[in-house]
Amino acid sequence: MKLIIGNKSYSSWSLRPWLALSHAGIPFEERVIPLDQPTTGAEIAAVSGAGRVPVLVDGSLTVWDSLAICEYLAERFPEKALWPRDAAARAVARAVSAEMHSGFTALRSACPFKIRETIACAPSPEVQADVGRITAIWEDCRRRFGGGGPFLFGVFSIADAYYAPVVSRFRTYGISLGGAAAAWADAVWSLPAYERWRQGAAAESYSMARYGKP
Ligand SMILES: N[C@@H](CCC(=O)N[C@@H](CS)C(=O)NCC(=O)O)C(=O)O
Repeated sequence: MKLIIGNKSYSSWSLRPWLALSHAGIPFEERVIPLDQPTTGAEIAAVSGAGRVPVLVDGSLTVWDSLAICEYLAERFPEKALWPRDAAARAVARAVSAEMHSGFTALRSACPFKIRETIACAPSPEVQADVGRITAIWEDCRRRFGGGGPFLFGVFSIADAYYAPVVSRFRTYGISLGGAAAAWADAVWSLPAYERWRQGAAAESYSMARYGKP
């Protein structure tokens, strides 16, 4: 099984399935396609007509889009319980992951994922609204479903992987958290697999021109 990702410094969508695979201890080969390079488009097009990473290749099967990849992994490795086992918790985990996948455009465009950096920022009202909704989701999941551990649904699930890049964004842009949201963010940031991703990002030498030089 091979996961094709963008560079770890910038590719928040790649982090999600990478973290799910890595935290679950599922063996996989990793291939990094550096983003924003003259050859990036052709390299991604050679593996996926969608023209985006991440892409998962499992034998003759290619799966693209981070959420579809995570769903495939959950089906392929049921013993890893990548979604919560309880049906109600699983439904909410899917809903909050889908909300992340399709929403929070103000936060995503104003505060791009730059895991190696810290940047002063004055969040706009739209970004503040996204931050408010995201922290409400974290607090609600922790309160209703988090009894069995430190993660959104107790034990680690795809929902945690889905919001993991937001933890980095909040740290990069100095958006502070309190209470249950801060405790959950610390638990995710402290995951050994997330630490390995950060080490990989720190070892990268290239930078994306459109984001400026780190
Ligand atoms: N909805 C897609 C979004 C994937 C996406 O936008 N990936 C970015 C990198 S994080 C990409 O491939 N960009 C292509 C490029 O920069 O050339 C998913 O969930 O996988």
